[in-house]
Amino acid sequence: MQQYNLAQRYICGLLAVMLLGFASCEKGPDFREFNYPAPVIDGLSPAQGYVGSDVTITGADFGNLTKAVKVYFGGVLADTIRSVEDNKIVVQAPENGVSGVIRVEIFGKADTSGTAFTYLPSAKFIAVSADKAMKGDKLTITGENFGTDIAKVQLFIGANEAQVTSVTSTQIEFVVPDVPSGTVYIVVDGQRLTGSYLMVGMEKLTGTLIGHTGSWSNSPATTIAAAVDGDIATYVDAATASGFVGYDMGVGKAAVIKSVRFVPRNTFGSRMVNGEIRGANDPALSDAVTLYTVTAAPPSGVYTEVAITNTESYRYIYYYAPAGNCNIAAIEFYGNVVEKADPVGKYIWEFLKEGDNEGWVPQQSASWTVSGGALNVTFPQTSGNKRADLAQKTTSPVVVHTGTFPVIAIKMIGKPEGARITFDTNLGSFGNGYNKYATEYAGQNVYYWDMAALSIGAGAPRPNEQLSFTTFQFKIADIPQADPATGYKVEWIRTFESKEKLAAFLGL
Ligand SMILES: [Ca+2]
Repeated sequence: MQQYNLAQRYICGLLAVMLLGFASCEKGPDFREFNYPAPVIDGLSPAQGYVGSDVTITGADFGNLTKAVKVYFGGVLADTIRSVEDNKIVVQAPENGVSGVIRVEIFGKADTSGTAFTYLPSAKFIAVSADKAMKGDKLTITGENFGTDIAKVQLFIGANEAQVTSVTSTQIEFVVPDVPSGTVYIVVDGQRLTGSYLMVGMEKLTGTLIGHTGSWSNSPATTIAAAVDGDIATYVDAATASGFVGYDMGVGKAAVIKSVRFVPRNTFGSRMVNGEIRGANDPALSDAVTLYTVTAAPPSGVYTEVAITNTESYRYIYYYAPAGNCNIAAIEFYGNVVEKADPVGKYIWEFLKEGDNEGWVPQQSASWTVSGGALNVTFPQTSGNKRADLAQKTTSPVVVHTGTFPVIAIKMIGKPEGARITFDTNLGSFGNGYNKYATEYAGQNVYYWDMAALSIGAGAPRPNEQLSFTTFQFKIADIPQADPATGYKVEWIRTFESKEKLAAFLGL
């Protein structure tokens, strides 16, 4: 009866196709209702596998309605049927399935496999030995049931395969290739397991520590050094509400930050809210750019990691806290160091580091100190006119460019009233005389020379030209004995692209 019914169906279907509807199927009253045959299982492949493995069941009379097919692994219904053909079902071994025979049920009719399907212990991904690595680094994945056959193990970082160097049941070792960062995946004997995100090609950024001075109640334990001591129990506690801590990458260098991680002072996470990760290229940090702002209190006792999307490079990288005494227990910057030479003619001489005159040497045997952010010069003369020139001795030659950085400015506090200041070079003085500086920013104690517009010595101005000077000095002379000035202070000497850039730097 069943076989006859099936044959009828096939013949009808065949006729319908062949005759394109010119013939209709004659069916007796006995055959009007659908009457499915019972499925028949012939075999399983593979006979063993893992949770999630695809198992192919061969046989007959499976129909083609995926939704009608139910497959049980040891009595547990599989939730994913990949495909159904009349003689083949592909099904995923369910997570809670049990080793044993497989049962296929279609519209209430069923068959059971003659052989059992055996669940193998599934591989488990526990951890990667690092979350940041450089190409060529050897890393280890720990886990379970990796087997011992290296040929059955593949490892990917994102879409890119990495070379597996050894496999044991609980460890896979691999070499980090030169590929972009990505999620680590392993495929163990067909099992695809997802691990953690691996940042590739970035290093921990370090440099000279920069930041606010001092600490709350002058505690030696809570200076800026506490942020980078690798100990999350120690913390920074600034003497004032705002503060900052980070690194100067050094002369000719800059950092592209890709990631920052930090820990707040224990139980004071709220004090980091509105704190910023910043980058700057000016030693005065006047051109600082905010790379990230902390918007929620980070948890205590653990690192919170944030990605930085800005791809510019900065010589100075730091955490800035507008309030909360810069309470931070740890900060680490990750990314890449790049070479970043200043453009020709750009100079920034600052006197921020105690004792460092940045090559500017007071002449006429004047005594000097660098402290309080200034080069402090004391005139040596005990009678007659006073004088103490300021000459650049370390950078030689000084190469200026009157096209790109034509303005040179000096911030001098307490410029002696009667001083004659000559900006002098081995090619002659700019403006060919003394006091050829512009005075429009004298209110800010800033005096500047436009090197493109002024003559050099008796010659003509030399605009838009690269000029090399072996003598580069400010003659600060002819101060009458009666002038009460005993010296002067210089906070900085800088070149600028234009007068407007100077004004902007001055906040005007
Ligand atoms: Ca610390």
